Amino acid sequence: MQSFQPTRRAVLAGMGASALTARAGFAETVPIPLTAQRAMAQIAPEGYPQTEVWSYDGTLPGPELRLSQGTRLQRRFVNQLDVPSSVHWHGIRIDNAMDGVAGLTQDAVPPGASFDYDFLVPDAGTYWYHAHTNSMEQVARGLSGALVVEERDAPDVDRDEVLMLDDWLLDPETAQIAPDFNHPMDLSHGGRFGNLIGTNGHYALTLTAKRNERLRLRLINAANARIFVLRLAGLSGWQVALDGMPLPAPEPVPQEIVLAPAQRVDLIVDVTGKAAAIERLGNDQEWHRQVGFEVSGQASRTRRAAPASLPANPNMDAPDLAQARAIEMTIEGGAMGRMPMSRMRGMMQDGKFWTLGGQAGPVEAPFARLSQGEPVRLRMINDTAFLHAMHLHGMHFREVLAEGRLGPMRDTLLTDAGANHEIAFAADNPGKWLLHCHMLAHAAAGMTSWIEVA
Ligand SMILES: [Cu+2]
Repeated sequence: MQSFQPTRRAVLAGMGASALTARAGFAETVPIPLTAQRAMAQIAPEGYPQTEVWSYDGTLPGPELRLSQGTRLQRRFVNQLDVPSSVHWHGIRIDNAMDGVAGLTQDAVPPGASFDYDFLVPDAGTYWYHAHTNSMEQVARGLSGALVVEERDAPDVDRDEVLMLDDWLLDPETAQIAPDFNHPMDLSHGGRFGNLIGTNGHYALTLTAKRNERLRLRLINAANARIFVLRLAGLSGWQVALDGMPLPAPEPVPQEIVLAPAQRVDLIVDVTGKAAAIERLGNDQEWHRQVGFEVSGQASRTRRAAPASLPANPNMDAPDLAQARAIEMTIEGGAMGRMPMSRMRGMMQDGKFWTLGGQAGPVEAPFARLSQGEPVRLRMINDTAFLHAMHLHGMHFREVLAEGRLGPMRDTLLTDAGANHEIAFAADNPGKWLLHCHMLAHAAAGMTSWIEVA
């Protein structure tokens, strides 16, 4: 048999290849960890004890993850909690295997184990990440953080601030998180509301600013159930993106910004007042300070010109309504609804109070099977006495408005009690995608379904 005599060139190439493999292998074996762990946080005002939270990397909220559009997010999720968990990357049009939904796209990561998340971020904008295993409890205990994908050509602002709005239900004596997560009153009504409202993990967050400074504010509603109604004082400007997706053109900030759970809005605002604040409408119908800005000095003598539009993300084409397949999903149940009590009683034995398309989730079979690329119109009939923040994973949609006009691209839509809302999208991302209410007590109590795109 002829002996194999490797050439010097082949040896070198082989060495090069093995060296490269070793190096790439090394890089792949140590992605930066993102660790779920217990931590202490000073959520309540000074004078109160610290609160034990479940956190990512020991901070509340979790670390702000920032990366450039078109790059990969690579993180090793390490679970140091004593319960299983997983991470969902909310609003990212993601590879299905990385969507983080325990029981649908992956197994929950057991205590002591890890899972490597590795995916492309195709869209610039404001997103967030949070637990998607028993999320009603895990998100309420603190497992969420901001995920910012920066435009290649970012708008000209002086500062870029993430503001994660949240509330916490704390024992007023001990400042510890109230542990009754399955309270039937929460499950069957508006969900679990906190008794302390704050921003970026703090009660009464105050920032500094300069006169005429231009701020990009990325507001994220990380609360389990609270719908924030906000207004600006001493700040004026534009909203430029919703749920991460840029608007075609900047629009003046509305008188009242309504931000349902999981929704985001990007604002570009100038500091025009001697003091400035974002104010929140309370249950008492009074306006309360949500975020304060102490204004001193000036960034410039005059306001700048209006900002340009944000660059569009790829694949923002409107779905073809004429060709779209029409499907319907009725939302039923809850307190004060029309669901017969006999039916409700049966469901309540399993801790369920709501149905999507007649079924209390989680469900074995998808609500709909869609062909990849197929345009779809989904009519959601909210036949309940409550508002619901309906979130579709993996794909953004547009609301179908009067006369077939289409609203902005969103991933979470607030549906009104007793009203119909129709959304349209092209089913262009293959996989199993959750469709659920982002009032997390509602999701836990039945409002969890999914669609399959293949
Ligand atoms: Cu709901």
